[in-house]
Amino acid sequence: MLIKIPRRNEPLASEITPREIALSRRGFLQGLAASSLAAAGWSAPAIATESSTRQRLPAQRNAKYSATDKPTAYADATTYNNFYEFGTDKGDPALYAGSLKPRPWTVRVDGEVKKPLTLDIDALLKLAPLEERLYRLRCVEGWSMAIPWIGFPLAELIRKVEPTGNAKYVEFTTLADRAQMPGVRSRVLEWPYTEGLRIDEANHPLTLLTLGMYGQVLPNQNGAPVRIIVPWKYGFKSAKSLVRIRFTEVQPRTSWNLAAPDEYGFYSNVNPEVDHPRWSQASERRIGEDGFFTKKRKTLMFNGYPEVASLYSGMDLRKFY
Ligand SMILES: Nc1nc2c(c(=O)[nH]1)N[C@H]1C(S)=C(S)[C@@H](COP(=O)(O)O)O[C@H]1N2
Ligand SMILES: [Mo]
Repeated sequence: MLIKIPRRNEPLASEITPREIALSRRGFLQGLAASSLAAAGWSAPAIATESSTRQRLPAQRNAKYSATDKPTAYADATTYNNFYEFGTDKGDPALYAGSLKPRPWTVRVDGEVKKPLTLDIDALLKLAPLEERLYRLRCVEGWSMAIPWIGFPLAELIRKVEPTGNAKYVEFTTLADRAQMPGVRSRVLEWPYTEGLRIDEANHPLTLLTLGMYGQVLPNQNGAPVRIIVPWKYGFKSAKSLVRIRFTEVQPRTSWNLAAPDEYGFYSNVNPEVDHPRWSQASERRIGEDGFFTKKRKTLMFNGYPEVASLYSGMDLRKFY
């Protein structure tokens, strides 16, 4: 076993703030907690379950739609992120999303609807009762988390705008502002980040318009102030920091599909039987369980939400990946 001698500039445990704990997941503080402090007989600092500064967001737990998985630690869920508008490294969003201004903020809801709407965040928060739902979210890269999200079914909003008979799909557009988002200068993706669902998928009771997590408003790095969560699809379908929801007759173009059409299809349902062209999708690493001896988990069809299967009856899920 390697015993690390503490360096002079390493902080004492008593000097480590919750923010530093949150930022420490991959950084040296974690190494410090695991090695030098442990070697000195100190226990690792408690993992923060929420930030002490963020605004609380009361919500009723919905047990019917909540997984029984152990929730991922808040510190992990807020420091291991994909949010390319703030950089492509997993730690970038936690480091750089502080420049995002989640208020004031409006979301435009339009397209093939009878009653287009522009809603600010306070109007969104009042649109329907807020629920807490523990959902699994699996990234196409092969890792997953279980997060207590707060929001309400997107169907509630869809009902209010009264889609026309031509509304077959829903397009989600997210903020692309160079002044607030350093990653938008890079050409990794076409900005703004867009995603889409078929209207029956958007109306499915699992599809959550999400305003918070862990009892609080969304941290910037997780898509403040409002995002979508589609738990049976790969994580990239769950677009962050939404500014527009548009109803369309034709299937919307999506950023990941434009970037690599063979790798990221429009449907992108979690499916252990359809491999990504460059890796298997049969198993996954649950963030927080990734010790050296920890076995990977088997990936479940539709990420363990079999109730959505009827949306795809008769469809060849290898063709419509
Ligand atoms: N606007 C935007 N939304 C996004 C992304 C992004 O880069 N930009 N990344 C997606 C991907 S790949 C994943 S896995 C999830 C991650 O969500 P989380 O960081 O809250 O866990 O957000 C998705 N939503
Ligand atoms: Mo992802």
